Amino acid sequence: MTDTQIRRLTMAQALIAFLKEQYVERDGLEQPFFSGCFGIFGHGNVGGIGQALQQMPDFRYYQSRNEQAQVHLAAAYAKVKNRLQTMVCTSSIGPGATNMITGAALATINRLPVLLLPGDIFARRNVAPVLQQLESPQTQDISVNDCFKPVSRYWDRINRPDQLLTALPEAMRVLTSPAETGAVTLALPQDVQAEAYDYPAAFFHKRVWRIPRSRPDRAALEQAARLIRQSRRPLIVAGGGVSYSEATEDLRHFSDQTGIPVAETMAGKGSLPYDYPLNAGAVGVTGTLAANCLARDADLVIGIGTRYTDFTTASKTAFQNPQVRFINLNAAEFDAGKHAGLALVGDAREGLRELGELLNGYHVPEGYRQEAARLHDEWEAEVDRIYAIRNTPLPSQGEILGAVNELTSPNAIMVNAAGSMPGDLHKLWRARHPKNFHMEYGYSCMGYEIAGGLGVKMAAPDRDVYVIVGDGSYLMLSSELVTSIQEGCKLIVILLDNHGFKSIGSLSRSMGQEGFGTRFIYRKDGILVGDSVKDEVETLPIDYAANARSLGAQVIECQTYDDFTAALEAARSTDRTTVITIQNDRWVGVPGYESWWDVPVAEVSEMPSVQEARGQWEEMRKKERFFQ
Ligand SMILES: Cc1ncc(C[n+]2csc(CCOP(=O)(O)OP(=O)(O)O)c2C)c(N)n1
Ligand SMILES: [Mg+2]
Repeated sequence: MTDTQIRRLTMAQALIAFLKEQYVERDGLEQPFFSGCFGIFGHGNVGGIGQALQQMPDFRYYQSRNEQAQVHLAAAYAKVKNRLQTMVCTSSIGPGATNMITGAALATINRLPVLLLPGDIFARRNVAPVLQQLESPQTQDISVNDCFKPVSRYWDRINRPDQLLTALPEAMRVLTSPAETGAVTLALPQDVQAEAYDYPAAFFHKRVWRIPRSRPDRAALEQAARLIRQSRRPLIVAGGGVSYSEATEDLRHFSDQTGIPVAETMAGKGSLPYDYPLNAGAVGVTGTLAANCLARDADLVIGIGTRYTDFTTASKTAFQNPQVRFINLNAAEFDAGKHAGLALVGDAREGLRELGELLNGYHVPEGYRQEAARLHDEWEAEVDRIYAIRNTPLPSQGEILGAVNELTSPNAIMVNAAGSMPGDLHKLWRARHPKNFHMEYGYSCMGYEIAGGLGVKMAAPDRDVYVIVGDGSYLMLSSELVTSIQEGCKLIVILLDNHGFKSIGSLSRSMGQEGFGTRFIYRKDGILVGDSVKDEVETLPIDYAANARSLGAQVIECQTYDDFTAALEAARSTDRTTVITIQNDRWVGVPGYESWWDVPVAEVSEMPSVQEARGQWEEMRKKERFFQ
């Protein structure tokens, strides 16, 4: 083949032909970067990407029920694959496209690669406005796809077929960059998708993108080692980057060697097994007493692969030692610089190894190591206590989550995203392996659970996948149950029904607002009352079991804790996606442990309870720190 050879393809055909040939390589392991394409067809993609996918069946096409859900699927898939593989998502123009925006934001915030291909309005314009086109009296160069710009790490509109030649390498660069990755959006005008062009054949040759393991600056590493040697109470905060870099073994080795305890963010949970003595567990708003006590007094915080969200920092109140300093090991310079930290810009695994060598002979004071190990053990006793609650008449959430943890395979993956479960699970879930705890908490997006669970199952078909979903999230987006059945990807979905939003109800009560608007009830005297009217309201007659059954799932309905444990057992051997429904108590919650979350309370109010909450909020705000 010579350089002058060409392939005459439509833009859409060229796009799929190119994607098929993109590979990544890390640590000598080479694999195709894209595992296929999810899509819902409409006039904006049927004759373009739809036709191309039909013509190239070796790039597998999957149906989804909702464009937002398909992006969640792709993001979850990429998360399990440590960002070394992902999926493509195609949509029609207009509402199909904008449905993907929430998914794009979720992927970008969680630093997960997804490639989105929304259809777009005609480039040739003469037939405008086309069905579903947003018109602007100010410019013809705008469409709803411009809304993807702030939620994409790379965004482009392919107005001529030859623009693929320069757009696609950029898209790949961003998708495969550990620092830059997130949603990449290529808006595809529907006429251009179907236009043919003489592409150079070389464009479709196999291309391997090496995922770098960049090493932090040597001088910065030496300075970090000096700071660690001087510290008395160092603490590691492990974020999602530890797992993506496959640095969990190295983290354990580093902690063994130095005696430095480890606390885990939402994305970082599972970096170490729960029973590792120096794993203090969850940190921050939803943290354990162990981790939050260590964080409060730490004189040096070593953040690894963390973005330091407000949940991790307890809205900047978690680290109270006046002397505290930060060292941040992160692939992204942006994150490495946070909290005026000493930036170690590089791969977590490489950085840990080099830092470990520089710390040869160093160990934290023995009393500190013992204190951390004791806090760990005390925390485990607290988890035991909560797992053992047998609340009646309705079981408590803590005991239900405990049963899922203890009665399912240690190899399984638990999936969750929003509601009151993330906080409880962050504290209580006993993670046995790095992927055991799959929590989407960058966006905490209601509706991620079932779609994300399916992405997880597709990425890890040999593992049981337990999706824990609240009734609120279930009502928002559960239609991928159908896709799980279509694809033969069995999920075990645990639907916790508490007649509404337990999480926001309790947040609202803590702000003096009595849970207003958070219950699934009929109006009383014209008002959707909150919790001040406890049980004198009529709940909505929603039949979740019938709903799930109607979509093709098997269903097991439970009333009691014993029903539930039996259902977990039975669900292991069902032949398709199984939904277990159980009501749980809205009022019994897992407490917070030395933590706070800044959610502003109204400065003036007619309600004394709000005024009181405002006073408490003002006190807590004084603890928020600014690190320089
Ligand atoms: C898409 C979306 N909308 C709104 C919210 C705000 N929110 C967070 S949790 C929650 C309620 C979740 O209810 P449910 O799934 O029943 O869980 P529960 O709180 O009862 O545990 C809401 C509305 C959100 N996180 N995501
Ligand atoms: Mg609920």
